[in-house]
Amino acid sequence: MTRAEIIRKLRDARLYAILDTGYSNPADWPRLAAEFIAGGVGVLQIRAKHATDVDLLAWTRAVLTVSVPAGVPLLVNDRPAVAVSAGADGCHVGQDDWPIAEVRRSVSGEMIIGKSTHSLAQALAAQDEGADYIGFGPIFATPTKPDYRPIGAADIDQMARQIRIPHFCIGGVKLENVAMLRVQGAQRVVIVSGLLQSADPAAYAREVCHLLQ
Ligand code: TZP
Ligand code: MG
Repeated sequence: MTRAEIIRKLRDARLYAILDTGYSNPADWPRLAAEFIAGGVGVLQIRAKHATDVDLLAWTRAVLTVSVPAGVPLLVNDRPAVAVSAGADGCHVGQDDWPIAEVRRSVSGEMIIGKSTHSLAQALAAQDEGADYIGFGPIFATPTKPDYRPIGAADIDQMARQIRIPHFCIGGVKLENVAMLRVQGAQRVVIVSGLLQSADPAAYAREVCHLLQ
């Protein structure tokens, strides 16, 4: 996919799913990715904080066999070099990782770079820094990212008004609170545990996407 195509897909996406080793076995990721995509997931990320580069590379390649034919962008958390080697669509970095400009220098020109932000000020800074999209959260407390103070839903509206790149609300997002988040101004969400713990991820994703249409 070209950079322009990926950026269009990020804008059109309503639900971004993360395949996280904390809740799932990487051997199941191709099947889970297919179910997520069937339910309308528009962006995928691989997040394996403690995996070796070699494992991460193999898992990323396996998920790409599903995501590429479906035209769904796949990003790698934290490790731009693995994203490049695997031929993924991009990578996602946090506040403590390399600045966007440095990551950009180390990847191909087509690659998408997303950034985690934890406040309105960080969201604005990431936009100025040249991020292609941001995650904004954790909105609610979540065991998936335990050491972060939740920022609540009150700033979503301000963020959505001031950020022009695609923005995704993340952290404790579940099917049950998506309608409320939409009222608060959320246009897109990331869900990790809610999807990975669902008995029917495709149906779960479909309902979330429907609520954000
Ligand atoms: N960044 C901010 S919150 C979070 C990340 C990676 C975890 C979100 O996980 P969940 O399980 O959807 O709350
Ligand atoms: Mg990181």
